[in-house]
Amino acid sequence: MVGAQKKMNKQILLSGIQPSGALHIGNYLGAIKQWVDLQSEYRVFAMIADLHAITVPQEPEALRNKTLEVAALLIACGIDHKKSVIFIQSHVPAHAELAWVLNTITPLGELERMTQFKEKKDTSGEMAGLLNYPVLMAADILLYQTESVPVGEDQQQHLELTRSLANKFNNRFGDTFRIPKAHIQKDTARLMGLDDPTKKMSKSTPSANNYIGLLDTPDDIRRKIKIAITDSGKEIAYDEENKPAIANLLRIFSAFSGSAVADVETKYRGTSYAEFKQDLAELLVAKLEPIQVRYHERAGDQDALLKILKDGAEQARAIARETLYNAQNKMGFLTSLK
Ligand code: AQP
Repeated sequence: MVGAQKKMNKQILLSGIQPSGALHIGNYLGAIKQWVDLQSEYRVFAMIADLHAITVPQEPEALRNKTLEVAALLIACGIDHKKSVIFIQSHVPAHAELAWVLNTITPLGELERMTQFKEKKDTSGEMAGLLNYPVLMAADILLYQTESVPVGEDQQQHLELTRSLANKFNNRFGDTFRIPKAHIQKDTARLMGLDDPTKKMSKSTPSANNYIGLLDTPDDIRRKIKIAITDSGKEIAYDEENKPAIANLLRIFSAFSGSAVADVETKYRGTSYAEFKQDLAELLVAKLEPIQVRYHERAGDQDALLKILKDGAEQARAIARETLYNAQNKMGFLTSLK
C-alpha cells in the first residue's frame, strides 16, 4: 500500500509492509526497491503495518521480532532514515482512531464483498478485524492527504472504498480529505510462489519453500531454487501460460541481473533447467549478501534502531494527528479540550 501527498512543495509518499512473516524477494522487488528508488523524488514514509498484520492470527513473540526485523531490513535494503521516515503503525494512534471514525460511515455490505476478505476468511476466521482491514487502509491513506496512490490490481478495490469514504465524509461534514487517485502499477514486479507458480509468493504461506527470504542463507537459497517447481518439457522459454514456473524464474533472474527477460531466455536456450537454476541460485546469493551484511550490522545495534523508530513515529504522529483532529472537529468532537 502506497500513497503520495503534495504538501508545501514536498511530496510525501506513504508505503506499508506487514511484519507478518519473513520478507522475501517479492516484497523487495514489488515494493521496497521501488520505495528506495523513489526517495530522491519523494519524502518516503515507510510504515511497518503491525495493525494490519494482526487481522490474521500472529504469535506475540514472533510479531515483536518480525517488527524489528522488518525495520532493520528496510534500512539494509536502502531506506535512508535521514531522508525518509520509518515508523511502526501502532505508534501512531491516529491510524486506529480515524479507522474507527470511518467505520461509522462504512456500509457492511461493501466490506463483505471485498475479494481479499473472501479469500482470507476461510483460513483466518471471519473476524471483524479482517473485515475492517480496508477501512484501516483508507485511514492510512487519508491521514497523510495522499494525492495519488500507486496500487497493484489486487488493491484497486480497497482504493475505491477509500475514495468513496472520503467523498462521503466530505459531503456530509465539509471538505476534509483529499480524494486520492489510483495510479495502477503494472504487475510486472509480481513474483509467484516457487512451490506453486499460480499463486503469488507470500510470506505467510505455511511452507518456507514458497519464497526466497531476504535473510535466507546461501545453502537455503540453493536448496529452494533446486527444488522449485518447473514445468513439463525441457526448454528454457518465457511462456506465461504454458510454462508459468520457468517464466517466474526467468523474471526473478531478469530483475536481479538487470538483463531483459528475452536476453536471459536467449542466454539459456538449449541449456538444462538444472544449469539455469544453479546460475539463478548463485545470482541470488550474490545479490542478497550485501543486504544481509547491512542487516546484521543494523540489527546488532538495537538502541540506534529503536531511536530511528521513535523519531519516525514522532514525525508521522505530527502529520496524522492534524488530519485526525480536523476530521473529529468537523464531526463535533471537542478536540480543542484534548
Ligand atoms: N509476490 C510478490 N511479488 C511482488 N510484490 C509483492 N508484495 C507482496 N508479495 C509480492 C508487495 O509487498 C508489499 C508488502 O506487502 P504486505 O506486507 O502488505 O503484504 P502482502 O501484499 O499480503 O504480501 P505477502 O508477502 O503475501 O504477505 P502476507 O502473506 O502476510 O499477506 C506490497 O506492496 C505488496 O504488493
